[in-house]
Amino acid sequence: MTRADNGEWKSTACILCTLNCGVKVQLSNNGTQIARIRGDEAHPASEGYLCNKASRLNYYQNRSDRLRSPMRRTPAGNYEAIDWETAIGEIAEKFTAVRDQHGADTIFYYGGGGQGNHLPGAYGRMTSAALGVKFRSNAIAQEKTGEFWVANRMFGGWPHGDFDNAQVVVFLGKNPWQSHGVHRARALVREIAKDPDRTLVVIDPKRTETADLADIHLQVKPGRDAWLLAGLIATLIQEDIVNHAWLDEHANGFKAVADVFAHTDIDDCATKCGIDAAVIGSTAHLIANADSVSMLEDLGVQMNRHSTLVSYLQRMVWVLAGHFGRPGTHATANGLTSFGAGYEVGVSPVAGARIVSGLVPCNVIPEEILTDHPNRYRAMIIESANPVHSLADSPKWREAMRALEVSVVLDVAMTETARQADYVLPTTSQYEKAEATFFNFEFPNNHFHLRAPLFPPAEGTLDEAEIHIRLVTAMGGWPDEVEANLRDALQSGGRKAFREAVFATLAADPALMNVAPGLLYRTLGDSLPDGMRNAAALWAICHQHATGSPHSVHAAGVEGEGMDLGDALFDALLASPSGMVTSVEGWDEVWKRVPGGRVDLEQREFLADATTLNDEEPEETSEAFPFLLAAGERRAFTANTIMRNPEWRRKDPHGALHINPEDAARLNLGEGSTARISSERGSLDVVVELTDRMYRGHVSLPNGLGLDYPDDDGTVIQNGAAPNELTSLHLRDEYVGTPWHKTVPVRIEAVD
Ligand SMILES: Nc1nc2c(c(=O)[nH]1)N[C@H]1C(S)=C(S)[C@@H](COP(=O)(O)OP(=O)(O)OC[C@H]3O[C@@H](n4cnc5c(=O)[nH]c(N)nc54)[C@H](O)[C@@H]3O)O[C@H]1N2
Ligand SMILES: Nc1nc2c(c(=O)[nH]1)N[C@H]1C(S)=C(S)[C@@H](COP(=O)(O)OP(=O)(O)OC[C@H]3O[C@@H](n4cnc5c(=O)[nH]c(N)nc54)[C@H](O)[C@@H]3O)O[C@H]1N2
Ligand code: SF4
Ligand SMILES: [Mo]
Repeated sequence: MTRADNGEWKSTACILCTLNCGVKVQLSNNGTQIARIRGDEAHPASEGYLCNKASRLNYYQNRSDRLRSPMRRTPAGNYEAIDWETAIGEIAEKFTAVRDQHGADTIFYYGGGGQGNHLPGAYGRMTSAALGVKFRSNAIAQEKTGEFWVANRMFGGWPHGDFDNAQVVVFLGKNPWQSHGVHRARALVREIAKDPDRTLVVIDPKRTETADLADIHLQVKPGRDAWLLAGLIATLIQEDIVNHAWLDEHANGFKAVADVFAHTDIDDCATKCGIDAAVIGSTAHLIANADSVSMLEDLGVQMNRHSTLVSYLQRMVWVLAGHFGRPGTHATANGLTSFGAGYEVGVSPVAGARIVSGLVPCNVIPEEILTDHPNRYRAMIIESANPVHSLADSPKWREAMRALEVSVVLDVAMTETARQADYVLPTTSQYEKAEATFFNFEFPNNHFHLRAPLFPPAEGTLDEAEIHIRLVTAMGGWPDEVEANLRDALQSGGRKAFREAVFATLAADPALMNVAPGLLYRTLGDSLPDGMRNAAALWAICHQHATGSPHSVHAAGVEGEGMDLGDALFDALLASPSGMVTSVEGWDEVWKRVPGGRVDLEQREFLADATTLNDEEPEETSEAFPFLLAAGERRAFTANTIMRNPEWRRKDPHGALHINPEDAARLNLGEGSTARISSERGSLDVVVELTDRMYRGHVSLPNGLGLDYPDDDGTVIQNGAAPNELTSLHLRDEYVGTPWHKTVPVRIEAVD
């Protein structure tokens, strides 16, 4: 593609959190810089909204740490630039050698996409499939697998709240003011706070910016949400304020649930969670009496003790009051990229850890490398992720990466993870290729946003699709005539002939399914508008969606019958630079996605856990480690590790440790002083910020900091502390292995 002119406004999206708000950008300096950014009013979900972070996107695109050549690690641990042909050849050879010698189960695939970089994920699967890789994971398996697993068992999918319309909105371990997670979060939170008929409930030990606006802030003791939720459920049962008529019609297993919570000691729950029994009681009544309730849980409970149990109890609180499948309540969405299916699919090869949604628990991965077990992972492909920094126990991760026989990282920068890999491959950025949203949970209207690139590829880089095609080709690839046939069909007979040829080809040789994205990229991709080749894989997804839900696609205004509908949807996406609504449904549709049309309340292992909660004496701290650290909190200027240049951050330059002033006084820590924070895994020196927002005994550090970045002279600067230098692999959920990052036991000392 050619560079855009100065002054022209182009549509794209912000890539700094899952929402991918629609933005309009104006380029400068001969189309090389993002000069101005504003919200895109035509975007169907963000409607012009932007938060404080989006205006800083040029720091992602224009950076001094951009990788411009494939790199190979030398025996001394340095990196040397090599050409693409050498890199692809050596990587293909070494990975096939590991497969041939030890089996494909010893090769691990990690990543594939994060808050952005979603379309390339479709191509990443090709190399894995060519090698026969079975085990994989990504960041979802350190936060949401427990929730998916529970939700899938209860609802046959992952219900999301209708926050725009709910009378009562509950945020559980979630701070949307900073982290969003719902569209137009700050505007929405303000709207609810202002509306006398609506109630905002925040459950968080910290008095967050969201809690400031809440009608009810339940300042739960860190790590004790299970007791609070059990107390709420017990109130609903013991005071018999559940919605019996709704439960009779829509749910199975109520009796088993009632039998357990009839015996729960609510006063004991109140003591353990630190919330008065009367407040637990009035909150339960609020939920029971409300016309509609929507609740959102996030990392405050998902990266915490009893997290999977909490995901179950959370749902029970609103489902017992019948807040599902109606406007203002919860529904499973029907998006183009359906998401959140929490099926359990076997166990991991060494630790025997439960695999949910196809993802090995992140905390287990280093344990399954650093062992002499014959089935240990020996090779790893890592793409668009920074696990050495983002997963628990960075020291162990570095050791694990170096213990592998071969590893490759695909990234735009020389990250903490890249610096442990044998090969590093430089990719185009998310503004140099076609890209798309992925996390679309909205209901009844669900949208999708396919974006065109803003810039041509940086010199020396390749799209992930191209890299995987080259790797797969080096491993054998596909017959030339298959590609030629498809290309001919498209050229001579258009899309109709093309799709018939695709189906005939895949029917004749189902193994080609493994490389289908690459085939589409090389054929259909060539026929797409400038820079949009990467969107080819989306064509198949459009057909899947149109075939599965033609009525929803028609209701979204896309016309066409049979197989024409998928192509019409694909073309409509290509012609909608600000995104479009891709499915519209009625609330009755929700029930068709619930197996048997009835919610399954009775989940035995969680009911067993709930039975013993009153007997449990939780003790998270010890004499050696008397504080609990929330290791990785979302703040105004954090964005995982997407932004590496510290200058992008306008506030909180040091990524300070937040601590309650009373705790600080006892430790002789003043504002701006330095503290040493130590866990069983390591120590970090951090700058202190006193704030009475913090619960006493609970301290917090931001996420995504402690990254190295070379300044203009090449001097490496580091900004803030990397929280996973302090976290451990074994502090994890008993069901799905998600980490307890929000309550890491630590010791804090003043440093002179
Ligand atoms: N600014 C910004 N936004 C982001 C991101 C980012 O890096 N920066 N990352 C994105 C990603 S990947 C994600 S997953 C989301 C996460 O979004 P959130 O889950 O909202 O983010 P956190 O700040 O990690 O945690 C939320 C809250 O949990 C609270 N908490 C801590 N301990 C407990 C506890 O024991 N109980 C309860 N109830 N609450 C507790 C914290 O005080 C905090 O306010 O944010 C997304 N949005
Ligand atoms: N202690 C602690 N740890 C945490 C958290 C916490 O709260 N506490 N939060 C966790 C959560 S919820 C999440 S989601 C994870 C996120 O952790 P990861 O999944 O590791 O993701 P990111 O930090 O977003 O890293 C994304 C990587 O993609 C690269 N990248 C950017 N654009 C492109 C591109 O176009 N192509 C390619 N190939 N690469 C690209 C970036 O340079 C970066 O290295 O962090 C987790 N880590
Ligand atoms: S909420 Fe903020 S960070 Fe998230 S996509 Fe929108 S503008 Fe970007
Ligand atoms: Mo996340």
